[in-house]
Amino acid sequence: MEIVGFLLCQIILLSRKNRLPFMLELYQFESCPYCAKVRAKLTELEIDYIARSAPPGSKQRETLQELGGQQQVPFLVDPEMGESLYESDDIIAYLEEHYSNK
Ligand SMILES: N[C@@H](CCC(=O)N[C@@H](CS)C(=O)NCC(=O)O)C(=O)O
Repeated sequence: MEIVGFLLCQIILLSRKNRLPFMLELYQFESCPYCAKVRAKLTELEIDYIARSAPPGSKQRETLQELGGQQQVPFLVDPEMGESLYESDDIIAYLEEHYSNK
């Protein structure tokens, strides 16, 4: 029984370390220059993230509207911190503040 608990803890710790349940999500699309800035920062900081494809007219735009109240991209969701934000410069500043040494 103890070994089961130990293994469960290891799995939970491992998944947290790899940020599986708490991965950042970026609503974006390929040709958006503001999204490209944010993707570049995520790459620079070596942050894994979920890229939600949200070109104009896509289904993800509806989700974006529901989550943030606007259809603008880029839009970052940080489930771990319970934060979400628009504006590429604000997102970049947020990433630098919270994730630059992770
Ligand atoms: N100031 C914003 C500008 C973002 C912006 O203009 N995004 C465009 C796409 S490149 C957008 O979402 N436009 C509304 C739309 O596509 O419906 C930022 O820096 O993030």
